[in-house]
Amino acid sequence: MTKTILVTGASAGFGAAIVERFAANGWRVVATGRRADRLQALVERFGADVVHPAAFDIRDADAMQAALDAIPAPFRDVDVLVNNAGLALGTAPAQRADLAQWRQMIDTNVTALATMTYRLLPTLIERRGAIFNISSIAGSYPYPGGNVYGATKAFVTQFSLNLRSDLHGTGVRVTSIEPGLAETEFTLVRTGGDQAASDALYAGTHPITAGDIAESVWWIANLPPHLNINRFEVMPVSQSLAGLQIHRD
Ligand code: NDP
Ligand code: 8X3
Repeated sequence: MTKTILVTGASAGFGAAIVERFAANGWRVVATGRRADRLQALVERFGADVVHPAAFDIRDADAMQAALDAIPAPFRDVDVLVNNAGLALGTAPAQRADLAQWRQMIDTNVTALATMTYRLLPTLIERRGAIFNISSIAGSYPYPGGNVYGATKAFVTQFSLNLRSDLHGTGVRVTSIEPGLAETEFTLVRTGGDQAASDALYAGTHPITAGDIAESVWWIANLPPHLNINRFEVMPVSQSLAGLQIHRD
């Protein structure tokens, strides 16, 4: 039987690659994001019977509900939810950060993710489905300028682990995906559109690709149903942890 996956943030990066991986392999996909033209391109590529586009700002809880209500019948039985939509804004230390950017990260990465999960839980339980929450290594390892972004991802990881506890016995699987350095539009967004800064960050690093993350989600989603990957932390070989910092007067 054809399965259905709902991917938030499907208009770019990890989300678009996850759509491609699943749509090309026989799944129906509900693809969400703000940029309707990007979602429409996925429809044109895979067909309207394979991809249903739902364009809305995920921070708008009413728009989210309207989009969920408008999902056509063949796409309604969601087996897998990928909470991927998210962003980092800014790299300044907390004392020089922009409060509006902090609030946007919390609204998107935390509040919207929790709201989407809450609203799809009844279907996912009925379907004995799976939830993938796209967290980050930034949720486990602090770094200068990570402040609220890293904290939102710590929420995502802990929410995932707590969901597993609550969903005990339902058969629903939950995985926190925790990538490190990955080249997508992420740094372009974080720097307010600074392509040179984005290129400089990834230059010579052999970063994770969006396809790598799509492949990982595909692998985990297709594991035997008695197995749950709780946390999936992945970095490029070129990235590793550094030591603590010490200030001297
Ligand atoms: P991209 O910027 O390439 O993609 C982000 C996606 O999120 C876009 O599809 C964007 O769609 C969507 N999105 C952002 N804000 C909203 C909003 N308000 N409403 C609806 N959709 C929104 O970045 P990535 O693919 O890299 O990021 C995907 C996830 O992976 C994020 O949660 C990010 O934090 C996480 N991550 C990224 C890493 C990296 O190094 N790239 C590493 C670890 C985690 P649109 O703009 O069309 O609305
Ligand atoms: C993105 C990874 O290290 O840039 O979540 O914060 S990092």
